[in-house]
Amino acid sequence: MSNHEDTPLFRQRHTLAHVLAEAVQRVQQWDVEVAIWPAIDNGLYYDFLFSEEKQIWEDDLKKVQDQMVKIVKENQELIRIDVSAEDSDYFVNQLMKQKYKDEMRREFLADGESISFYVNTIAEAAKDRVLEWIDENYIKYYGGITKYLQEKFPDKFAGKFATFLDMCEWPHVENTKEIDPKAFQIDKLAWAYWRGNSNNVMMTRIYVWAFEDKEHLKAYAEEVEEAKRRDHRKLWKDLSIFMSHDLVGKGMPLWLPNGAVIRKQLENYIYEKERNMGYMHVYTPCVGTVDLYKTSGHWDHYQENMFPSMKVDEEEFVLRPMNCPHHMLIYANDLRSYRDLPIRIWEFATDFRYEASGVVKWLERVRCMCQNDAHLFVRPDQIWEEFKKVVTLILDVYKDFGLTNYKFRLSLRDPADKEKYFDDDQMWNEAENKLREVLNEFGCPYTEAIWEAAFYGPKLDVEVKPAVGPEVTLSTCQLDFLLPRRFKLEYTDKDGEKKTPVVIHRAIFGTFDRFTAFLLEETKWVFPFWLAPEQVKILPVADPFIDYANKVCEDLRKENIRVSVDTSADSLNKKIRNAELMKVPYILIVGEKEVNSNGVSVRVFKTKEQYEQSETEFIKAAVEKRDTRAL
Ligand code: TSB
Ligand code: ZN
Repeated sequence: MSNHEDTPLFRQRHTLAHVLAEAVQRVQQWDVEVAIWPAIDNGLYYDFLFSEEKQIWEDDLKKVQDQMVKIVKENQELIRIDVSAEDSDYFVNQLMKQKYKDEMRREFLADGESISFYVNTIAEAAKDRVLEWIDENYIKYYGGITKYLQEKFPDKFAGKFATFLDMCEWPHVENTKEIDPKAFQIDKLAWAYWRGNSNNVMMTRIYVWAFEDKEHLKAYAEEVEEAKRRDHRKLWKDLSIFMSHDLVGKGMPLWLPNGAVIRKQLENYIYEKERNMGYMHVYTPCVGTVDLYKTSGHWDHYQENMFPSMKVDEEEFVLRPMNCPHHMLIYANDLRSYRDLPIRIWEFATDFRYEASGVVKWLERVRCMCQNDAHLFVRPDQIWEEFKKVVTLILDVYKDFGLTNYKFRLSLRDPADKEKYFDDDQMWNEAENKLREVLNEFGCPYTEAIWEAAFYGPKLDVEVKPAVGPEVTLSTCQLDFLLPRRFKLEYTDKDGEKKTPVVIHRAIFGTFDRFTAFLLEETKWVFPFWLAPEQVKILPVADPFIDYANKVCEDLRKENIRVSVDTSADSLNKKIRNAELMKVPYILIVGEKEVNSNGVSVRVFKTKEQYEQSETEFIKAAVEKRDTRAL
């Protein structure tokens, strides 16, 4: 069994796993198959295999929860017994009749571990009262187990009735009265393959949150609720950012007008930055022939992530998963001299990847995505400087968006995996060492991850944590000594000799899709002014003021501010509420006073401030705010 920390909370959580299984046996299926039962960060889970007619569903969880509370309040005593290998066989196969436990038992023994059991017990005298209403098969089953235990260990079990038996060596509480019955709560049902292997049977996993006390549980539940609120999957719908449709396909987002505004702003922003760094923008098709990807090595090393190929006339195409090969060909289109380098070829490029249907997640993990991609072709002596420029750009961009929750990760290959990674130890060692050196010089704290490298080289990734689900990579900067060789890229060096450039692959946003998903969550959709789909909403207090509202609207539009007038028959309060629901940064209210003074009454969504301004002052401030991309 794996390592664990022996803390009171761990003991409570782990004991609750036993309590959960006992409750399930009492109220759902007494002979359910039981499998693994670890304590985890927020509580515990237990995997069960129910018979078809007894399968548990969401609706059944309430009665399991109630039974767990009841069990905890029964002040059950937990008794540990250590047994010989031979006896453990009898326990698991004759008494418990649990075949998954037996599989584990055999492995523990093969690893030279000893076997112990924990028994949940109540006073034998109280049995009839405590187990009133409980399935008689359950009572008979534990009656048999009790009899055996009393004979074999009379000292330990005299006057006790066993209500649950599990093979276990982890620490437990001595008595369930050490557990606060208000400090745990069944979270959800999930599905899990036995041993995580999809060739095995699928089991039902029940997750339980468990904490020291009621307050900790409540705080945790609130945290989860808050995370759900931030989750872009809910917000996109309310705020019409994007949609998907079965007829288009899974993982194929359609960007709606509001989302499209955001994306366009992101494009403009990064376009300006990268153009100023000397990047050369190109457009290339989002397909290539299979031969292109055979040349690059993607066909051999990345095929499982690609859509299958299709034949058109004599050509066989794939939807491209990456843009590097196209950019390599653009590099090769000209004779290059050492003076020309670095050459930075750059594109907002649409890619397609075959992501397993189970992991596709709205805008965050899609099958059709758009990278802000660039490939930097450099001389060996330029790697460091160019790489540092990319890291600086990454840091700049995160600062511009006010993002602080991210981590650098150095992604390395697993040297043992000869299949995934291009096989050239010297190339890998050199590249990995170079990357480390640069990072250390830069003073960026980072972690290292074996196996996360691209097949063509090691990389620096920026990892972020979405509201729901595991961490994902946003920015990436990758070193590549391989693809330039495969494409036979060259430049003429000072000494007149032909040399091979090194390539740095980099995407700052990663993809517009994933970056937008993350931004939606991080900002709770209260975007900075420059990014907001609608920046200003003008509300005439009554119909006679619509003309003035339209005039202000026109004046703002001349300055390219995204603005509209609410001319509906709704009350002013309703209009304000509607604009606030859409999180419009500025609401301008106009009535008689504003008409007479050529002014506007401003309501700021973010700060809830309200003030009066002349129209010109407001326009000037808004334009400045937009142009400086203030947060
Ligand atoms: C940077 N060839 C390089 C490129 O030159 C490349 O494709 N790298 S990548 O595979 O790491 O992808 C770049 C970025 O795309 C990732 O860092 C990640 O932010 C984003 N990305 C990857 N897969 C998905 C996906 N399924 N959905 C949304 N974004 C994704
Ligand atoms: Zn690339």
